[in-house]
Amino acid sequence: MNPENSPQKNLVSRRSLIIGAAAASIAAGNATVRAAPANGPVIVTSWEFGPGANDQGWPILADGGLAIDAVEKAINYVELLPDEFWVGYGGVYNEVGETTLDAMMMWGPTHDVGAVGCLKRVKRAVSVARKVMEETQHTLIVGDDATRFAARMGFQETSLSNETSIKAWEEWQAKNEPSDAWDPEPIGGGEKPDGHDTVGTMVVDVHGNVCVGCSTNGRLHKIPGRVGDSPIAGAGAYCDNDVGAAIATGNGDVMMRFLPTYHTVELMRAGASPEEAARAAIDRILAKGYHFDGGIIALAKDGRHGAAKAGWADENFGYAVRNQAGSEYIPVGANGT
Ligand code: SD4
Repeated sequence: MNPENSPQKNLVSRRSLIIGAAAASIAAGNATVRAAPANGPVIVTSWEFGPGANDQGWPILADGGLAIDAVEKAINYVELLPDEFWVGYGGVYNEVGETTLDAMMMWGPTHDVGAVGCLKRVKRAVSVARKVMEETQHTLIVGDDATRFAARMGFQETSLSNETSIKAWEEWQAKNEPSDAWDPEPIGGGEKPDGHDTVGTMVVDVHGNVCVGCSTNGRLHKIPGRVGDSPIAGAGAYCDNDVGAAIATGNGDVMMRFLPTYHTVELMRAGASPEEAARAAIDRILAKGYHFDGGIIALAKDGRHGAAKAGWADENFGYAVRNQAGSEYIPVGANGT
């Protein structure tokens, strides 16, 4: 349907009103749990593109803007990077050569979530996730129907392949190897699947709103229709406006079985530091015998942050932080931050 003719076009979004009302009540000083953070706003983004992403979101926060806008802007920047293989278009392809995207956004003040899984032919997956959150009562829309939803919201349909992804797919196909997605479960050993660099961004804005988002093209050679951890609240990302936020990156097929970002935020609620909470969430997965690469990054509402990882001895896993004190990239070692 042409979005110009869509029934949504002339409706005022109820969800936008909720977000607007939250912002207005904050501006009026009505919020209790949304007290302004003592050290000003903060934005945290995973991996080495994190500093560039934070630079996109920071001006919004420095200007007194909302966390949700900063999260979207930071993640869009990574989604549209032409050479980033593991997020957005032009990278990871599935068994049949198609790139599909998973993304979510969670808004702390209303605990609302919007997400898309296995989104096809639309580039800015996190912005489509935001539309699911703001324009509908739904939480997750998947597959070709997510593409149809995006078109109704005015997004352009386009190929998610580029020269790099097509060449990589052709080379892999020529080898005639099965995808490692058919291998036995990675318990007690086994090869680790390729996958890293999911973008996750967490923000506390000057009004005390917490927001988190993430976006990925998932796992190389995935079976068509596979949806990973990123669009599942509590798995790929989670936040609670009273506590803070957490994001996950790594083998989502394993990690999503443990809801590690929910676990991390709940441990922070109980008094753990961000690093301790992230470590405990990773250790819970390792304790079941899983052999995986993965990381959790956590941000407390007061601006403290930390992370932990399993595996990734050869990857420069880390995260970027930007606040009033400046910008920093924090590498995550085997023992955390
Ligand atoms: C997935 N968790 O779809 C994602 C991949 C990832 O860093 O995070 N890579 O499994």
